Amino acid sequence: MGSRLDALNQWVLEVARLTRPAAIHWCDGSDTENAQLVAQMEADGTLIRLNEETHPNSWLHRSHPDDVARVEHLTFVCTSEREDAGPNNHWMAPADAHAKMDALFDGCMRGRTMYVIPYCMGPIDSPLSRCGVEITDSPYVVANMRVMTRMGAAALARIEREGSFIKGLHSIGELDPNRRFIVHFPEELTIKSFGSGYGGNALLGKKCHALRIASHQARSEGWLAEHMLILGIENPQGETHYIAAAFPSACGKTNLAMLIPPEGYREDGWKVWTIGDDICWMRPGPDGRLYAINPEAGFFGVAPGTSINSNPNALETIAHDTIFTNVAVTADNQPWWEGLNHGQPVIDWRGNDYDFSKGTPAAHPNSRFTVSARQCPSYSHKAEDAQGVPISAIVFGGRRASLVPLVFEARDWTHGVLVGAAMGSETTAAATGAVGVMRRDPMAMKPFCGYNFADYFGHWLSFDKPGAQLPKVFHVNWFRKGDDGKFLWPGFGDNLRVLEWMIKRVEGKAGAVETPIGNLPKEADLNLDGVRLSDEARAKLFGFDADGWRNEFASIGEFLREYGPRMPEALHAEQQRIAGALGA
Ligand code: GTP
Ligand code: SPV
Ligand code: MN
Repeated sequence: MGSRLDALNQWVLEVARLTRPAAIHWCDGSDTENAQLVAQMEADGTLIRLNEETHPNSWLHRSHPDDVARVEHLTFVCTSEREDAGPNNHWMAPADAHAKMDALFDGCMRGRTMYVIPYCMGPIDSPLSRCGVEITDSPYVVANMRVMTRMGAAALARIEREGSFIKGLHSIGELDPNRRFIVHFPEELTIKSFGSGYGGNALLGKKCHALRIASHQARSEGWLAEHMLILGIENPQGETHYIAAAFPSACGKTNLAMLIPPEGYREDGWKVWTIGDDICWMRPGPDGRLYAINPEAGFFGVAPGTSINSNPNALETIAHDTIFTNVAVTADNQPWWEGLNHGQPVIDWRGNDYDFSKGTPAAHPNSRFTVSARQCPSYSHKAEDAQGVPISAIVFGGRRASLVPLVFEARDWTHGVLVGAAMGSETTAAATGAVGVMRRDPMAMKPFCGYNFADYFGHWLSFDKPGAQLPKVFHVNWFRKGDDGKFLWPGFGDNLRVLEWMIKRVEGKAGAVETPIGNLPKEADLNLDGVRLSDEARAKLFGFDADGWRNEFASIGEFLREYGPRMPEALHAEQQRIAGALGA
């Protein structure tokens, strides 16, 4: 009789035959194992101990300076049919991709230890959770996966019980950008990643598994894997509504998920609970509502901009037991980044003396912290709930300096899917390439959808069926700028004012004005007590520019047509309905 781990054992041996490691280590996730790995990384300089008094048990990792962000141009989805990956993905034929990757992996772990990391995405006992195994030659990856996932013995036991798992093979290789590829085989539930040690390229449970492979699986199994935060909002009556929000990378998910209510709200008894800050898996429950879990166990969050003013919960979360990657350090060895608002950097993210006169940032703009979600003061006990939390509202949003108002509501599900599909945002430092360039980033999934966007939008539309109790859909823009180039909306804690309006809309208790693009609040529909807004801000945040939107809808129409006949007719019809209402 074979064991249910035979397939895993056999794969581990196959990989070892190909990569030729000096040793194989099966990770159990224990504290002892972690302490040994950390000691080894401290000894070889992979981790640098930070100030033990101010930041107990915290570490700095400096990645290779050419390896600091996701690499979308080197990321591939390898379905047997090119069209199944869609124009939104780079594609290679699976056999070619395997040959290319296996040539890179050939002998790549000589002299290194190969780590086998069994992990579970989601609460270990949840029916919504899925397991995977990452094989890597990077102890930094092991230490990060331990924080970001439920890693080790319990995950291995679940894999043995279920007999299935996602295979992820990773090697840092030589960290050569010319020999770097992040490759997915959704039909084989397999990932191969070579040549990067950084975040989303290397922690395979995160973007590779929980978004690209999971979105593909979710389509055939009737659920959704999304680039969304999940938060709970408790009103003064003690009722909690859960909201899921999709913003592109470095556009505010971590900050919104950890929001601290403005003073007046706190006095009235409002509370915000964090479930997740980056990924959301959801599926319809028996009552027809969508139930969501956070598949992750930690945060891999953007450091720059995190301060006692913008995100005190994050700052408290990362006060100890945290791995910082590519931040600067102060004279007394504390981590530092732009926007921290105290201390002075003396050494930059590359490890050089920091030279103020150059005007370059001391921390890398995509520097990050890795920390357990359990350290977050607002972490919700519901985040461990095997059934997930019911979602009342879905929010889409991006960085839009012009045109897009602070908030609007989609009139129904089909309109909501178009609002998500039409999302645009300015690019950020989370991926290599130019920053600040407007692009379409549907549902914040442009870099992460494991299949053709046309089919993905069709999948979203399919949730609207008899018996469904779907969330209301909204769009927000915290990043509208004035003529002086400054943000018009205070953002951060004050974003609760917008979320409160959404909840009241869900409950049928708040007003709105119908426009062709959706329902907009009047200023008076929002609680703006204590917020000072200029006349320009009021006009732009709550106004609706018909000419601008006519152009935007022409561009949305072009975008939909790029997908050819696979694009659902319902989305074309919706785009045309609104374009018509705009008088196009
Ligand atoms: P990923 O982890 O890359 O998926 O990003 P994220 O969506 O979690 O982004 P995050 O919350 O880390 O925010 C990125 C940057 O946006 C930080 O520098 C924040 O300070 C800034 N930011 C977040 N929320 C707001 C806001 O409401 N207003 C403004 N002006 N900036 C914000
Ligand atoms: C993102 O880029 O959206 C992230 C960071 O959340 S990474 O895990 O590197 O993809
Ligand atoms: Mn992300």
